[in-house]
Amino acid sequence: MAIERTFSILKPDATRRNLTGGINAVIERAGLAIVAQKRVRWTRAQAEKFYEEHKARPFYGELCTFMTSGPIVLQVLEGENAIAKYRDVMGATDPKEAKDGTIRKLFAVSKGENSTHGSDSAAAAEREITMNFRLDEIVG
Ligand code: 3AN
Repeated sequence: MAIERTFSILKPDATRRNLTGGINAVIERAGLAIVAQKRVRWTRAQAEKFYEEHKARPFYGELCTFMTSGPIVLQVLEGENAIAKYRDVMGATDPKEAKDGTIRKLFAVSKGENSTHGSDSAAAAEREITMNFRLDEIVG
């Protein structure tokens, strides 16, 4: 296994409920290091670009509205097998299906308001990190 970097977002439902520290504790306990982090608010255009692969899905408009409804926390996570590991730590998209101890089981409200995003492949991680961070903002 190799040391990887993955891209994470703490979504508006998480920041609204003051869950940044609670979610970060789960991330760090899992052995992932937060090597970059910033709190921002996306414009509609930024959200639409980030999620453009979901453009044809019925929830695309709702997803972009939600992701611009409040502050979000953008992160780069680093560790062994970080991409797959963070997907495990987040749990299933639908909190009803997420396993005990996962972020979404602990904190998510619904399939849409599911507290976190994590890259689903190495190519996605690369794209999402470079879209959101300059190299000098990542300190490993
Ligand atoms: P994941 O984030 O677990 O990879 P995807 O790729 O199926 O899930 O969906 C991307 C994002 O779209 C999810 N994080 C979720 O917030 C949102 N989403 C997925 N399914 C729905 C749905 N049925 N209704 C509203 N939002 C959804």
